[in-house]
Amino acid sequence: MKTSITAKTSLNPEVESKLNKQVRMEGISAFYYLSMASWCENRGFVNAAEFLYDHFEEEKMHMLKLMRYINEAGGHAIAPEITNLRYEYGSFREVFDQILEHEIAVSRAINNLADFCFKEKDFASFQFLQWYVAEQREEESVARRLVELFDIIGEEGQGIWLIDQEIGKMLQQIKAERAAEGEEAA
Ligand code: OFO
Repeated sequence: MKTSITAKTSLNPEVESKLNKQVRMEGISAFYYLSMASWCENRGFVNAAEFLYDHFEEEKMHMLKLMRYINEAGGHAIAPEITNLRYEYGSFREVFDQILEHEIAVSRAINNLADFCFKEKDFASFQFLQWYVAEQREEESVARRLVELFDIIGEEGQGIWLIDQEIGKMLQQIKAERAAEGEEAA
């Protein structure tokens, strides 16, 4: 329960509102990936579907991490409304072109948010956001590698099947890295 004392917070309302905008962006990211996963599964791209379902969980975690931070800082995290999702894609490649574009937009949003927090002297939020800065660097690089698969392998003949296989390998590698990081942290 919030009392008049616990309701007091140093969290600047503008920072809180911008953090909530980022909560929404992470929620949108999660459902973009979910919608893409379903499209891929429906078309028989089973490894890509697994990759994207896995990423849906990652983005959900990013959203939750932000929500918990806002509430712990004394603000009010707002569960986002997700509307206007896209359900159809023109091609397998288009899914991954969209992902790269989206991740670049998320990186810019995170950088602007971190910049705003710094200028507002909200160093706690600035520091908290460094995790997202590093995460976006990684996600953008994975998204670029995915698009490169289409350029390198090509979509002719068995190309699409091979690309799907490579995406499966990338997912295994990501999971192994995550497990190793978990072991280091333990
Ligand atoms: Fe939330 O990491 Fe990408 O979008």
